[in-house]
Amino acid sequence: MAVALLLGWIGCPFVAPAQWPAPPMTAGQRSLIFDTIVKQTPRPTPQQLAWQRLETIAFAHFTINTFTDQEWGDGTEDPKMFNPGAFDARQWAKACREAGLKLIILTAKHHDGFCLWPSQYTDHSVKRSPWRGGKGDVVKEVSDACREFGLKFGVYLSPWDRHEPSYGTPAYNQHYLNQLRELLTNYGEITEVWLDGAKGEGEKAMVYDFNAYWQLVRELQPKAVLFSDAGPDVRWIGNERGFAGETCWSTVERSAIVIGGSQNAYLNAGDPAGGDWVPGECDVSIRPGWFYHAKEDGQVKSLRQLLDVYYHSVGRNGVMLLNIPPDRRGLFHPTDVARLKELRTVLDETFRTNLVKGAQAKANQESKPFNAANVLDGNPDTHWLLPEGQTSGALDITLPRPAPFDRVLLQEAIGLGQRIKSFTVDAWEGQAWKTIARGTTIGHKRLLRIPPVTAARVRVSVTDSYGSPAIAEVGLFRASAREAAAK
Ligand code: FUL
Repeated sequence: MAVALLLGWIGCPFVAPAQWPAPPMTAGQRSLIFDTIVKQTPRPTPQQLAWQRLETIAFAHFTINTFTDQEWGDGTEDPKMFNPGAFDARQWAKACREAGLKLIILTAKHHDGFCLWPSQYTDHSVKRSPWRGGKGDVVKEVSDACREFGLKFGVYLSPWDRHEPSYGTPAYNQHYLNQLRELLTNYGEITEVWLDGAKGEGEKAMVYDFNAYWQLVRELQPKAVLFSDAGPDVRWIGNERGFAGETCWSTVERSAIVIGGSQNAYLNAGDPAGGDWVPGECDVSIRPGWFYHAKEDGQVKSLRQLLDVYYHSVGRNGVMLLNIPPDRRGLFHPTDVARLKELRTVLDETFRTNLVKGAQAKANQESKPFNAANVLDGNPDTHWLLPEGQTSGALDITLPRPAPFDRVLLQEAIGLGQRIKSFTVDAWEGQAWKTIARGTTIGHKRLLRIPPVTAARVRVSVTDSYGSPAIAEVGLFRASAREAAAK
């Protein structure tokens, strides 16, 4: 009972741990909350929650590879080759802004070791290129453009460095920290730091001091989220197609993950028994390669393919990290920009009108302030919560009039952790209920594409859950004609 009350207390509106204390509590209550809920049920930090709500973000793979037509440079490339004649980071930022991509993560250093900023710890950088007379700084121009267009900025700094002579010795860890410090101190707020686990076969052995890297990020950019296979804040989803698992938990057991290891299935599905909150990031390129290759100009992903990525990433409790590789001029290619625009237009059209507007929601079990009506208020911080100990339950939504729809949105109140194991959605057909969708996990957002249905009553049932389920939002939508016709 005490737990039920306490769950209730922290449940509505959701108050992130960092904002505690809220209403006065006794020391005993406080420790009970931490012992029974926070410890046992991993929950997002405010940074992780804010990151998850970005939903769609961009990657920009750009370096000397763009000029050598390679995916992995070997570090022997002549910096003189780097010369993007029409470089314009504002064009990238504008395209991302218009596409609703909220953050750009730039490959400040890829595996070849070439630095896009004038690092004082190496000469293998823009300093020795003809671009801007050797005085240019891509990291600065991209971070400035992000701020100008209201985007967040993040950096990819490859641990694997095929140029740096100290790579393979303990001294390299200091070199990496030095470069990280430059990136984290000279370019304003950094929202995400991307640590890639990739490394070629037969390359020099290197023991990375990941803990030291992470600690430096915490010290210099405490608001940033850290990405790697093993988090600590955001994990790789286990493939480069941008697809989260059909079942996708935001929890994993971090100690079971080896960075650069091959636990792809584990990363893809997450682990309901995992003790760490590390949501999945779904990276994918708009083209076959991560870097720009003119020969791939005809292979930009189609609108249908991008929509599939969206529904399999954002629609499966992930964040979609879409790579758009700038070309040799230093610009996003027009085909890519046009495709991004199409994607945004179609998503806006489909999700503009939530048919639950004006509907009523009722559950057989509700208690103030966790009423079923909270799932219709458009506010992910309020929710319908079942009493403690109850792991299933249903709510009914009655629309003002029958409406045709073919997209269902469900959002769990993940501020309380991720709990729901399975659900069904039914529509009233006049005589009986008919199941129109079913699934396992929900998490931040679950989007279901279903055959068109026309109904005025819809039932959302949680059929199993770890602890009492909490649903923040339910939405019903009709795909735009353009989406339905997308190829
Ligand atoms: C991989 C890298 O090896 C690719 O080049 C690319 O950067 C991708 C996002 O991560 O591990």
